[in-house]
Amino acid sequence: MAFARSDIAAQAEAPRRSKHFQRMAARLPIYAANMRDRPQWLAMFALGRFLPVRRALWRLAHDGAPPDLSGTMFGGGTASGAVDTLRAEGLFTGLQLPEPVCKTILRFARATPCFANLSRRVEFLASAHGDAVRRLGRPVLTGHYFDRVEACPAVAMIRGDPFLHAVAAGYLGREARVISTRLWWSFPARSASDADLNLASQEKLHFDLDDWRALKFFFYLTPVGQGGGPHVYVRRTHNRRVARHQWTLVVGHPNQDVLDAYGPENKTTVLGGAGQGFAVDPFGFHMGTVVRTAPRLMLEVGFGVSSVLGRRFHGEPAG
Ligand SMILES: O=C(O)CCC(=O)C(=O)O
Repeated sequence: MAFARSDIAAQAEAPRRSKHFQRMAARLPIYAANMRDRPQWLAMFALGRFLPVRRALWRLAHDGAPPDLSGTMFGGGTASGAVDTLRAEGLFTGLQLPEPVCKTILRFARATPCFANLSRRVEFLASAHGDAVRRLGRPVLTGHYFDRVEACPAVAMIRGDPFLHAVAAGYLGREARVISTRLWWSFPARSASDADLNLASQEKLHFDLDDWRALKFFFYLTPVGQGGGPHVYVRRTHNRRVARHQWTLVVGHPNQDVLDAYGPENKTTVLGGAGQGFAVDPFGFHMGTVVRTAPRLMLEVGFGVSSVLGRRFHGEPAG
């Protein structure tokens, strides 16, 4: 029997849709917890994907006071330069942690057990990754510290740094506040399934819906070359959206579809040495990539403009 192209496309789409619904169903407890913490969260989650709504709310942002950068650990560029680049590109790559700060966090992470694949069921030291894979019986792509990150004073210093706050206030308005902190390893994994990759936010371009306006600072704490699981960002997608990427319940879309829509030339792979940092507007399409060489340790400090949710630690199970 001959199928019209649209029938074939519809048949290919059906399993993808059902997977999307399964994934969303699995996240229902997290959505419920977010709504309990902040009832307005649902409005943001439903409407925050539409550009006209975002732009209208962005206009309500209030300018911050001129920044006082005394005591910052980030020398060099100006906060306003970083803000201008973020506005134009959605990505700013000019941050560098002082070596002792980077080394302190690395030492902390090596000595502190992390949790496998965003579950508190299996905890392990990064050096015992192979053992965690055996215990869990499936690939372990990530090891998160959740609230344990609070025991590392160097992380608190970065999170409180006046330069990061000045960039956040310049970009998001004076309502900017820290809404999340995340420290995690990405490990090499040879046989990861689609579900494993999705859970680890790897190899699938997506946007985040954490708040009406948000900004994330990422820091590599280990060197990240081509095989080291570099972060990928599609520049200028923080303020562009074709209709099919707005009228959708899901945040992840096939990579080719995203690159066709916004141009492959905007795909940027962020490589860097230990301590290199960058800032992204996470409404732009981005993803982590699979690590093929040595484990990657990454710190993320997220800023938003709404009250902080109870789940301040990325991917933390609800309840
Ligand atoms: O691992 C990365 O580089 C990106 C993480 C990510 O995609 C996310 O936090 O949404």
